[in-house]
Amino acid sequence: VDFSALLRAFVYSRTLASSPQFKNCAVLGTIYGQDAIVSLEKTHFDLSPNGAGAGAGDGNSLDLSTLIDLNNISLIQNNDVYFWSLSLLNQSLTQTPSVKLNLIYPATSQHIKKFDAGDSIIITETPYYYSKYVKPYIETMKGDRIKWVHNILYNNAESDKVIIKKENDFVLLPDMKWDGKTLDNLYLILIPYNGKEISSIRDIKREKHLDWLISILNTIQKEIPIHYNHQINANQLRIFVHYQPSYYHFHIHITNLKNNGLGNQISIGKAILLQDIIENLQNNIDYSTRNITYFIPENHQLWSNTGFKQEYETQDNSND
Ligand code: M7G
Repeated sequence: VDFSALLRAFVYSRTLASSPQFKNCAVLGTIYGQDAIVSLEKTHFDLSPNGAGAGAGDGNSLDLSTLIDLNNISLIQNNDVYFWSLSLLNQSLTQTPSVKLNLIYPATSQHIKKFDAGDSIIITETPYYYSKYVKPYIETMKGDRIKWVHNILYNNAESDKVIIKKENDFVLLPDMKWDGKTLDNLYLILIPYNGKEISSIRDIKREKHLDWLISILNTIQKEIPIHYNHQINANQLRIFVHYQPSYYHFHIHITNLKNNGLGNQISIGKAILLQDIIENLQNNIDYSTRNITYFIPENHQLWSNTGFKQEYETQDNSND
């Protein structure tokens, strides 16, 4: 596919999301008549030794004129010791790209909903709700929707970026949310082969998975610092799982603690630390039998289209 030709054919329909805080946006449009989502995120300032503003030959200096076009500054105001202005960045595609651009094409209604989520609410999912509504919903979310996972595990997709591939155990690789460069924003994903049988944490069993999860945690904490030449340490990694995830093939998220531009991805009510999961299993707390509280967008299919919402709200446990 000619990626830039696709982008040139993009016809805007509406804005799905935009955040001045996170300097990002997502817009819906069409490409050759099919839905497409373009998301843009302004890149972080890379002040690492090899980064954008590093002075030539000296890993510890910052050369402002490399980073910013000092011929293009417009002062907005000056008061006492305070100056505020607008300026332009010096940009280059290889060293200092200015924006991360993602495309989903063709986008399904689920993709669109994900960006167009609306407000969320907190709910408590009992094992009863899980078996009646969530489990059947999960079954409908397999197949084509997780083809990309299958491609990574079995068809060498993204193989040039894979960090560790352990046959029959797991593949560790950069998450598509990461630019693959800025270590401060590190975002990796670990996809295990047995994730096929583990749709979510509900399917994790002490007898079957505890020792395996411990070894996965150890591998992550040992191998990632080595891979990045100890520019990041094990105690700077946030290692977690989502409930509900978007994709029901078990996988583990690994991010730099410094990456706090992740919004809901790392919120309480969605992200669960792998260490806490292990701790719970060690204490015989089984995710198949407990209540799990999480937030869910009000127009999420699982909530609004399955009967879950109707029954939940008649049970008078919505606390409103
Ligand atoms: P999730 O918890 O199921 O859903 O995580 P989330 O998207 O709500 O976090 C799936 C993770 O896989 C996310 O962090 C995605 O950015 C990442 N991801 C999704 N896709 C389709 C791909 C892909 O094709 N390649 C890679 N490397 N990562 C992906």
